[in-house]
Amino acid sequence: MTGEVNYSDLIPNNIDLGADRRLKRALESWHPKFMHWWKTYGPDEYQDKEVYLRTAVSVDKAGWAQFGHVKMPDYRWGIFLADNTQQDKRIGFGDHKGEKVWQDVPGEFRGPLRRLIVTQGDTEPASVEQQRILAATAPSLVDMRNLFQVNVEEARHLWAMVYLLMAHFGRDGREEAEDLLKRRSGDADKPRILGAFNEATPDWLSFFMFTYFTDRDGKYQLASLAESAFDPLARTCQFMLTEEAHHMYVGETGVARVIQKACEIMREHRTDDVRHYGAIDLPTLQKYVNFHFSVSTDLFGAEQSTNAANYFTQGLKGRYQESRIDDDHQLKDQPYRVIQFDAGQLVEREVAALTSINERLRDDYIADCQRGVDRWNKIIAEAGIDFVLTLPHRAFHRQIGIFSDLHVTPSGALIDAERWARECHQWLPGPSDHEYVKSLMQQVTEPGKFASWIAPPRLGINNQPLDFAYLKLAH
Ligand code: BYC
Ligand code: FE
Ligand code: FE
Repeated sequence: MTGEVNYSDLIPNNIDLGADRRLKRALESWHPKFMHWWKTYGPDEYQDKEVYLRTAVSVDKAGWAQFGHVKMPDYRWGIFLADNTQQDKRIGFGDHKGEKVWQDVPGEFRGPLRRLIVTQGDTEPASVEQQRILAATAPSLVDMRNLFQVNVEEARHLWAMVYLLMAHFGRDGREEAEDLLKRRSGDADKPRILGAFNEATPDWLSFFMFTYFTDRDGKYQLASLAESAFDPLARTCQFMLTEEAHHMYVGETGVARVIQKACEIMREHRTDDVRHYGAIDLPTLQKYVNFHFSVSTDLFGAEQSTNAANYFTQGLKGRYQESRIDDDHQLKDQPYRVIQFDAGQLVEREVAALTSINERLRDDYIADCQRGVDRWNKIIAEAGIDFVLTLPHRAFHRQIGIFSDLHVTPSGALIDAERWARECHQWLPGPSDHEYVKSLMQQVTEPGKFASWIAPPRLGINNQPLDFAYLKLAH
């Protein structure tokens, strides 16, 4: 396989879809349902406009150079697997370590694999639903374009999981594929599976925080699934990771631009009251960091998890960069240090590494989150401003795992429910913060112009100038 994508089919692909008539038929019959979902729950209003989007034409690096104006419903959603470069690829961890990777699903692992794929797949359309109304308040054309780029790629991630379900899980897979279009973010009766994907993304600060913190969970989960012994899943996720980098870039640079604007105003006017000048103050940014970080750390599951241990032992889901870890890759009796709640205190304990797989991935994730926060703090420090953004303690504001029954401050102090209720809006955005941020959200569509609360990016997309027509808004 060369990685070349066949674009002559209804469904672009590099899997020789034409040779598998059953699969092709199943996907083609899902296609109109997907399009209906996309038009009903995807980006509001702008579907008939031409957007400067990037489309994958092959799965190697050069294949990413394809940019052009397309209407979103004409985006070529397709099925791409990373190249099968490794001959004689072997399983890297768990009980089956050293055996050949699987091209088909072993019967005994059908249930857990299906569940992992469905959970992954569910997040993709959920995020599109969460971001549906944001274009109406886009701070610039280039930001609106970035939103739509993220949206079409998340929809393609849905295709990626639907392909796996239909190719490998028969009738059950087809049913799951239908259900992926039926659950709805935030719906009381048919919610999306994971917590963060039922939260609202009401404004652009939330969007940037989401793409920084929540898409980063995507990076870590996909990287773990890219280790899977089930090779089609591994190669699918490997390719998805190349798209994920852009989503996190949108988030990191988005937040950086908000910080930069606040710092410029603080310096120029010698004031902390940047709200007076229509920007977002750093304490409010900190609250948004606290919220999105805590909701996203929940996505790693419980600290001690037999689910995760089983996935690992069975070879279904590995650790981040499994092959670079220096151990037996089976975790027969290895320790791992975790924070636990014991006798009224948060304490570090050594526990079994095997049941701590989720926590280990969360640790990798937190370290990665911190690196971007450090870069944000550099902008603040370079402006000569005395303020440091921090990640809250991992026990802060949790809904999943051992900390979910506790009330913990961002610095890690245990407090009682009463104090939490009284003071939590010092740490999390409250109604007045949301209201203020919302009041700033006014659409700017003149090419090269930006809303008051955000600095322009340093670069345009694909070397285009900032005042390029990233969207053609006229009919
Ligand atoms: N919300 O034993 P545990 C992305 C449930 S993001 C609600 O720890 P496990 C993207 C759990 O299901 C990446 N429920 O579970 C980003 C279990 O339920 P049961 C998404 C939760 O399985 C931005 C119970 O609690 N991909 O791609 O070890 C935009 C006990 O938990 C939550 C994946 O997640 C929660 N947060 O770990 C677009 C990869 N957490 O069995 C896209 C696939 C846990 O008691 N999923 N529960 O009914 C997994 O690997 C695992 O399902 C999890 C959970 C890591 C999520
Ligand atoms: Fe995704
Ligand atoms: Fe993403």
